[in-house]
This record gives sequence, structure tokens and C-alpha cells, in this order.
Amino acid sequence: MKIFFLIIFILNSFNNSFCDSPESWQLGFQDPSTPIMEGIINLHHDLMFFICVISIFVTWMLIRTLWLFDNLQNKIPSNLTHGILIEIIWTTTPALILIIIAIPSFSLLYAMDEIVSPTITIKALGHQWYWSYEYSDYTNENYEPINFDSYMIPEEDLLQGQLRLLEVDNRMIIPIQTHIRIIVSAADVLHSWAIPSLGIKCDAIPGRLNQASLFIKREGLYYGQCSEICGVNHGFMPIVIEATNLQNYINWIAKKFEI
Ligand SMILES: [Cu+2]
Repeated sequence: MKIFFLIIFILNSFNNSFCDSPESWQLGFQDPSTPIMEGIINLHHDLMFFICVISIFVTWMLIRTLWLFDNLQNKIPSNLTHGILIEIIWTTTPALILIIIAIPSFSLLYAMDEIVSPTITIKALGHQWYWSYEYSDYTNENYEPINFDSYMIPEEDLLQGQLRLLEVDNRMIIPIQTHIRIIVSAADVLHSWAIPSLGIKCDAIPGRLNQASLFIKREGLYYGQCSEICGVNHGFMPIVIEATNLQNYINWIAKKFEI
């Protein structure tokens, strides 16, 4: 059995494909594709260190207290009611830990809000129950922007290898290594535009424009889902982003205008 797991482990370490969609029994994060998602994962790992240390310390204290609260274990009980030193320690230590946690947390929060002069602006609009995308930077001779709807592919139409409840008919295509601004809104009710690998979760609110910035580092297919309960088909309005190189992106844009 051990050898079996060892073989799986070795084979896995040779696997250089990325996890950009949910997997069965997955417990960890999907692989990051933006600097923001890398930051989120790093912050999670930093916090996990403090969580482990505090949990172990508190458990040890609880067990020790229960064990010693007994006249057989502890013949002469302590009659201490006040202690300045211990009060200082148990006030300053948690405060210090909170400050240590706050610094990377706030820097990540502000980094998420930063919009670095975007090259492309794309609008993502939530509907009951699909997403539509508008590339307002490019217009045809009638000043109409590129605009298309993105519906989930029903289970019976899926091709071999396609992901159930995650595949769409028209993917949102964007170039890699480019600063992109996403403007998120909704046409009817609340939705939320969320893609785990990109570290984005942006509420889509009717009558309001929310913005998020994107800088995708590698090519790939990124899968996300609506993350604000929006009605019966909430679970059937996935998001698929195809990140490709600049030339492919330009060809795709050009093709949109040929039709
Ligand atoms: Cu929804």
C-alpha cells in the first residue's frame, strides 16, 4: 500500500499541469494564475502558522487546567488572584500577533483594489441565468461593441473531457501578461463573478458598477461560478476564461468583426 502511495506521489510530482477547475475531494486551493491569488495563498499559509501555534497552546492550557483542578493532583492550590506581569503578557502577546497578521493582510487588501492603468476594459454582466460580456474598447462602423452571451453547456451536450456544470458555449477570451479591468454588474438580481484561480470574487449588483483588475500570468482555461444565490438556476451559470497570448487574442477580436 505504501509503495502504491509512493508511486502516486512520484507520478504527481512529474505532473506539471495546473489545477484551474475544482477536482473531486479537493481540500486545497486551485493553482494561482495571478499575483493576487499567489498573495491570497501566501497569506493563508502565514495565518495557518499562527492558527496552529495558538490552537496547540490553548489546547495544552485547557488540558493542564482540567488535569490539575483536582485535590489529588494538586494538593496546595494557588491563591493568586492578581498578577501584573501575566496581565501584561496576555494582553500584549495577542495584540502583537494581531499586528503581525494585519500588516500582510492590509497590504494584500490594498493590492486587490489597485487598478494599474488597464490596457483592456471588459464588462461582465450577470443575468438570470447566464453571463454576458462586452468588450467596449473595440467598436464596429456603427459604434457597436463586441457583445456576447455565455451560457452553460447542458449535460447531454457535453463532449468527452468537458467539465459538467462548468463548460460554457462562449468563453471570455483575454490575453495573458496584460493589465485588464473587469467591470461587473447585473441586469436583474444580485450575482457574483468569481474565479478561484484568479483570486477574484466581485459582486454583480443591478445599477452599480464594481471593478476588479486582472493580470494573468499563464495561458489556460479558468473556471468559476456565480457566487451569490440568484434564483433556481444559480448553480447553472458558470464562468470560463480562456487566457491566451496576445496574437491569438487579436485574431479572435478580428474574427468577431468579420461576422
Ligand atoms: Cu447566482
